[in-house]
Amino acid sequence: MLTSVKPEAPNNATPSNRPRRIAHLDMDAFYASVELLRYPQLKGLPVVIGGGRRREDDLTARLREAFPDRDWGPDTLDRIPVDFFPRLKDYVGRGVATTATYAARQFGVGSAMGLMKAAKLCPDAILLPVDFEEVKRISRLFKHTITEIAPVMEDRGVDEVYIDFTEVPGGQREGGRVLARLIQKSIFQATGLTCSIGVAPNKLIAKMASEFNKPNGISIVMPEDLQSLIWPLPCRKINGIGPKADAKLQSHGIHTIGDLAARVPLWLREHFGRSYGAWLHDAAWGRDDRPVVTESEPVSMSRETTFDRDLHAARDRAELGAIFTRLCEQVSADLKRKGYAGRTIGIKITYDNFEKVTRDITIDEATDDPGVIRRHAGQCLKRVDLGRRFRLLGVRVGKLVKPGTEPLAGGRYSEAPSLSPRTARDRSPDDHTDLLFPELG
Ligand code: TTP
Ligand code: MG
Ligand code: MG
Repeated sequence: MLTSVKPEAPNNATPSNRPRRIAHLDMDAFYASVELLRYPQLKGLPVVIGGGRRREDDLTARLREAFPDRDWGPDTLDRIPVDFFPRLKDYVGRGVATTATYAARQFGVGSAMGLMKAAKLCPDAILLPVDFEEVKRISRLFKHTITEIAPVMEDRGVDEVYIDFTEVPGGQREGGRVLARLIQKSIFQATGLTCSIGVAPNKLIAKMASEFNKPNGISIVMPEDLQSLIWPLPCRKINGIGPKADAKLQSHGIHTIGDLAARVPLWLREHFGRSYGAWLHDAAWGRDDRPVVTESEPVSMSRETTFDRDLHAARDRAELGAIFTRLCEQVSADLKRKGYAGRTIGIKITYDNFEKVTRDITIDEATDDPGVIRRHAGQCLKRVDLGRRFRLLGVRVGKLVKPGTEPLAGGRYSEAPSLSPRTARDRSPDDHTDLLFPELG
């Protein structure tokens, strides 16, 4: 079943019979480009973003001191002399670069690099803090621009999205290049920023392709390009092969995606496990039928309560029991309101010394029933030390399904868990329930 040598998955075509064309769009040097909108005089110069958040009027206060006769305000930022901006060489601290302009990258400076180290590579680079509010505003703006043109868009973070071109007018022309050009142009008009787009038969390849021609590039990959464009790349370029898996692949002499494609699936499964091994084989052969998901699906739903005073399982039994039942009922109501049921039921406890423990259990049939949730959550509670007082109790239901559909998450194609969306809920003011219940386990 996995030994087929055709580069495309059999169900690559959509009901309309048009071949799938999936785009991955990623903004160029995003945080830095946002700053260049404010300070266009820095265009083309090496600029590094890092060293904390922007504090309003930092620069203007210094400017007023240096040039008291001039009127410095938000409208005159583009007139700040380049010499006036802070330089990397003057930075002292342990901060890291979140990103750098392409001019700075020529010196070897890049994301996640310590600023002191970056200063050695490019001492004259200008150092600016990130302006999260502006970054988020531009992020919303470019995504809105896309959905006006191509409505099937999946949000993958602050500066990137997948877009399904398949059924969009023009989405098939020149493999998607025509539509990609239109989107690039529209984003530039709306924001003044450039982006890079890869269009391919699926998300896996589109994600790689968007990097091929950065910045301001478009790359088109057709099914028949697998061998020439994808196989020469290092395995790490596959989204889902991390440093650990890559090191193991290298130790077996597998360096490129082509090397990976050449291994028989049985060997991969033996060395990397049934599920991941099969996925590696599919990925190397460019097979991926994950849909572009327009609305992010929750991975789990949970409720938790911090008590007014620390409680003890035996001494505060009645009070705790009531709280516990209420949490289960709330999670159940959340699930029902959104139309989900889940197979993993878990609890979380924070002891009075802030030590946290979690326990969960996976059941055969997905449930949204408060009684069933309480029964299994109760069993989880029996597996923790209840002889100590605790300050917080939480109940969570995971492995969610929408009854009548396929599982939503946790499949072998699911991406980094840090990207999983949290559930949003209404909260009444007297409710101590916390929205953020970190993943159990
Ligand atoms: P990226 O898209 O990875 O990088 P980029 O947009 O800066 O550059 P490129 O042209 O190569 O796409 O990340 C988007 C933003 O996310 C980036 O501008 C800053 C932020 N970021 C961090 O804060 N820390 C990191 O380690 C990375 C990689 C990015
Ligand atoms: Mg980017
Ligand atoms: Mg990105």
